[in-house]
Amino acid sequence: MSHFADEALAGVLPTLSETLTEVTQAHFDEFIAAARQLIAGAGSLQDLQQQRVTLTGKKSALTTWSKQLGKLEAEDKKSYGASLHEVRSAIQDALTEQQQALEVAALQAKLDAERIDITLPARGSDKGRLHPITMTTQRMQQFFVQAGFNVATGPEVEHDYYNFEALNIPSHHPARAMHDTFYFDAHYLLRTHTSPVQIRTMEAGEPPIRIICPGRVYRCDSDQTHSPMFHQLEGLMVSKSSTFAELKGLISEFLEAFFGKSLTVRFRPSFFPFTEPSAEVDILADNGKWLEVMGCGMVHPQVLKNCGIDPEEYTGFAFGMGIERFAMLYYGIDDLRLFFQNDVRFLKQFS
Ligand code: 2NM
Repeated sequence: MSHFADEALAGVLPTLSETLTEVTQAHFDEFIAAARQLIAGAGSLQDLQQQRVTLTGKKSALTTWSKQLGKLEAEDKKSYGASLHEVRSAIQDALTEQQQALEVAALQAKLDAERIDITLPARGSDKGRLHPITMTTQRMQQFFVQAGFNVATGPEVEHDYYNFEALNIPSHHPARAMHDTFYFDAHYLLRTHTSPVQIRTMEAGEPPIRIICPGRVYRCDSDQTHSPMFHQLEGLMVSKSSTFAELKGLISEFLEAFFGKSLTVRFRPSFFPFTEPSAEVDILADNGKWLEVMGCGMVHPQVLKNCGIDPEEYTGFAFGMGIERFAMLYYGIDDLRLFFQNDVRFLKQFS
């Protein structure tokens, strides 16, 4: 005869009579001690729930005994009632205590399993960086800004007046042909140089003017050494005393500052519709060959007139260069297309 729902527990708890009046206080104490031991041995919340049912459920000894209380004489009812109350609260306290202990242990186990090892070295972030064309533009600007030039910008979609007409480029000039220039319609086009910014600046302001114009320019041209979009930096100085000698000095100083060494620079006569006289600028490379790096000249009187500047009162000089060409020479890059492929393995190499 067993009072226990779980047969396995029958051996752990003392076997007591089902008849309440046959159970002594010593039996109750023994029962409490055994129940406490049992509860303390519960290894999981699931185990504990099983034991709660066994010790306090419908088929438990406690319930069996409690049902008999009502039939007892007043005296017995009082004393057995007190004893059963003591048993019940002892068991409930033990259950509560063990439940809390198991919950704390479960939380600790979860925290241990999910612990982040903050002593691990960080993976390091892959920071973005400036494009080599941007860095080259900044190096160029740095020289001219310290020499007193302002940086000017303007639209990339231009009117042919600013891109060609005002620059004294005749309508039959090959640069104006469809196969050299991207046209939107009869008059609007993608600027083929940044000179229209200089025209706009002269038109809008009064000398003295000292500006550089960096930016994107576009030409119908695509091969190993030409990209349909590339970058230029042009410069313009207009004053009452600007001379070719001053232009030569400025350009020579710029080239030496940019390349960071003393250079042999040559000004070779050339022709541009917007300057007179005009020159190409060459530098002597280590291998003894001349490298053409830029163009320059004194602003043509007709261009000054087009912009409302009196060529009898003012003179100006201008120069222009391709930024990709300077970046290739500076960093030792041999293929122009690398700048526009956005391959991070290439872009990562410049800082
Ligand atoms: C060059 C070479 C020589 C130039 C001239 C002008 C302006 F608007 F003032 F007439 N802007 N840029 C110029 C002169 C550009 O690039 C090779």
